[in-house]
Amino acid sequence: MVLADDSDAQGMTSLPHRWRSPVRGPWLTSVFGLVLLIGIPIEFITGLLSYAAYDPKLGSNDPNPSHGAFGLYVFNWITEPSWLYRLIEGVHVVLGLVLVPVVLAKLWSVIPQLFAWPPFQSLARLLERISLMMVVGGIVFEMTTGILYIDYYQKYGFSFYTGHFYGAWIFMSGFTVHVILKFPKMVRSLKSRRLRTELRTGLAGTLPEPADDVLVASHPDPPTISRRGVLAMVAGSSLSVFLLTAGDTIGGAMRRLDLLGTRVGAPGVGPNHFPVNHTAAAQGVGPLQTGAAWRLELVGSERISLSRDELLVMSQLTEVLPIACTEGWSTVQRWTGVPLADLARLAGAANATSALLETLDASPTYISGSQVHARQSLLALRVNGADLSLDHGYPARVMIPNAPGTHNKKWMQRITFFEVD
Ligand SMILES: Nc1nc2c(c(=O)[nH]1)N[C@H]1C(S)=C(S)[C@@H](COP(=O)(O)O)O[C@H]1N2
Ligand SMILES: [Mo]
Repeated sequence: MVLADDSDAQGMTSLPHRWRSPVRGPWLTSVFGLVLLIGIPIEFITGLLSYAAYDPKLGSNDPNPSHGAFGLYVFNWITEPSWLYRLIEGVHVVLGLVLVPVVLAKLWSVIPQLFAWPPFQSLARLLERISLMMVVGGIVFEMTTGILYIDYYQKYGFSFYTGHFYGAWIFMSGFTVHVILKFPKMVRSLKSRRLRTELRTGLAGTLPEPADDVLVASHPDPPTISRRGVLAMVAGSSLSVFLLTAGDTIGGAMRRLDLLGTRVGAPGVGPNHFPVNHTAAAQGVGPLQTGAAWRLELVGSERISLSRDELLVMSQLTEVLPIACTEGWSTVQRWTGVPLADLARLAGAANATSALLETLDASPTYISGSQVHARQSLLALRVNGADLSLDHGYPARVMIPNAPGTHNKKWMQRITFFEVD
């Protein structure tokens, strides 16, 4: 058998006998490309905002010391509306998961391109190949680290925060070059066929796209799936991922569908029946430290300590606030306790510019002055009308509006207020 000349318009050869799917082609690739062109910038922006929400300028909150040239955060993270971080992180994690089938389909659709030979013939092609490596390596890295993170597997030899952050910048550099280089072809390809016609074409009518492109098989096999079948499979996979994970953050009845979600269980009962990430037992916190001898220490220009009963007779504030974990799950509850600003004033630090929260399980964090003074910030003693359960932070837990869940510290021990500029 004589193989036809497999050169494409760009003068490249792919391995002609290997890639035989008759549905692979620039139109199909461009459909996936368009979805990613919309989805990936949303991932990047929500991701950066999520890092900004840690207020990297504060103490040890930022695991990427000063972010180098990427420390672009010029604003203090805002405290209103209280639901914004929950939305940002929910979108980031759920959309990221929903895009996984699309990314896999896109990678499948361009396999001939990835193995094209010779790898480059000009400077422009070399640039394209390098950007392609950054895009493919970057997306696989971002997806893998993200999924491992929300599933608590962190046994790789680097910090998730550092890796996912710089990985995103490398990926986005390649992505930008890739989009600039491929955008005209994407538009041309999308115009070459009509989506509506494709959705009406079954297996029998499925013919390859014109053979003048490296993605199109030069020796196609007969079709075993139509283009609409491929699109339905990918869309169906994404929809399934959405349905099986989004309940983690949307809550309500959807939480029951949340089979792939990570926070299915809610160990508490009654008013304390909502998800627990780190249980008291897991964190080594027990009645010994949280019993009658417990006191909250406040440090400012003065140093005072308060029992839970003393906190309970102070003026109380009730706010409906979410816990929104970086891992994407969230839960909204009604919290009652003492405004943080009142505690700052009590400690002689009415103009606190930041505060250090220290806990019984030694997981300190810094919060900003605006978070100390925010209208809804409180040291919660009760939730939904009942005392906090031990798992939810008894005797006292800090709740801060619009902050990553990790800042809502449980089992509080000490708050140190700083008054420096
Ligand atoms: N003291 C203390 N507070 C904590 C944590 C913790 O491990 N210790 N976990 C944090 C994290 S990561 C989140 S998302 C929220 C909600 O977690 P929870 O469900 O364990 O309360 O609490 C935060 N507060
Ligand atoms: Mo978290």
